[in-house]
Amino acid sequence: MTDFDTRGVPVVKIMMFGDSGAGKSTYFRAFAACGQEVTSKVTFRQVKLDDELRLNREWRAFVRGAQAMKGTSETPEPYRIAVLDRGKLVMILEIIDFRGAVTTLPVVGSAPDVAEARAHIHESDIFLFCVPGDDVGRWLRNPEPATALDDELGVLPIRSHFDRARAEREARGLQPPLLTIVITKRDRLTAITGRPAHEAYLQFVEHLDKLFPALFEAESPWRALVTAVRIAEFDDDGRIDPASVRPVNVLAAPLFWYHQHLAATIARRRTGVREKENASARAAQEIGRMSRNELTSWWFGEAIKGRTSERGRLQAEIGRLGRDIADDEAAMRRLAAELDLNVVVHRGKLFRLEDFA
Ligand SMILES: Nc1nc2c(ncn2[C@@H]2O[C@H](COP(=O)(O)OP(=O)(O)OP(=O)(O)O)[C@@H](O)[C@H]2O)c(=O)[nH]1
Ligand SMILES: [Mg+2]
Repeated sequence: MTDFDTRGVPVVKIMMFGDSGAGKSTYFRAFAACGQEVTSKVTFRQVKLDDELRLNREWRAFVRGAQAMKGTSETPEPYRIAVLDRGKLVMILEIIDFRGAVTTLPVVGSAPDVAEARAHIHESDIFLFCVPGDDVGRWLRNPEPATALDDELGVLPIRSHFDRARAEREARGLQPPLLTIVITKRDRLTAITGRPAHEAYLQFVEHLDKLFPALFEAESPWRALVTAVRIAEFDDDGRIDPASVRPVNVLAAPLFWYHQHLAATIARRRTGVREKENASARAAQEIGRMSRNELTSWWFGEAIKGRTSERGRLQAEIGRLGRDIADDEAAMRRLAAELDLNVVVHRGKLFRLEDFA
């Protein structure tokens, strides 16, 4: 087998937002490279073998300095990434690496990727906002709310897209998209603020309500993860020091997506358990009614047998669902322990992931 068999595996669509030069393509490639390494029980592999071989070659060339990361063209590249938990394929991440302009600007004209980007945004389960450390650092000097006149970090386009996507998904009975904010160019955060990156990052989180006030409303339907990505040391030309490449936090966002997928799966299975328990209780009641005395139990003999075997089947399914739920909960706990330093915003409150779970 060369490509992964993805039949029946749930697909999650992701849209990357962020100005041209924000570091989207670099971040995606770092994720593709780091995701293959087994740092945890969870790995990320390209569904298509050829994509994996090509991305690996590009990443090697980039890290070795043979090839600069250039702006993405008008022909966007779609990727499908298999998420494997202890070797088992659990979900597919579908992501298209668009050029920044189609995500943040009102693009006029008929470039081939404009309509495609809009369609992809509408269908996206996850909004991945890449905001460069330089811009974050400058904004932190005077962290003011984003307004139409002053939106240095480019959050207004994302909010506009989000509101529309949310309304459309609501009509289809779907949750709002999950927002993931990634501070790319973490090294620039230090360079601009003169402070350790983690301090600047925490300051950004503290002021996040100025950029995404809707996140902090008590009944907010938004859910978000905030993380800062350290890929490596970069020089002023955006070239990497090969010795400095580390997957620190590069995988936080995709691991969080898997974490959220597990949470949704558990919720669905719990509903299934409740339904089956009710059905089983109803069957038990009927059996009781039908076997009230010898005459009725003789009369209803076949029906009682049918109901009894139905109950047995339901109980077995409940047992199986319970074991699946326990497995998923264990996987969630493992992830929470790995994602310790990242912050989740839910219903207007900040959480560390392990508390959130
Ligand atoms: N200092 C520093 N530079 C980075 C980092 N990540 C990416 N860069 C550089 O930033 C430049 C732009 O990166 P890209 O990944 O092409 O940006 P993009 O968001 O895909 O841009 P478009 O495709 O034009 O939308 C490249 O020269 C990268 O080498 C980082 O973490 N630190
Ligand atoms: Mg790009």
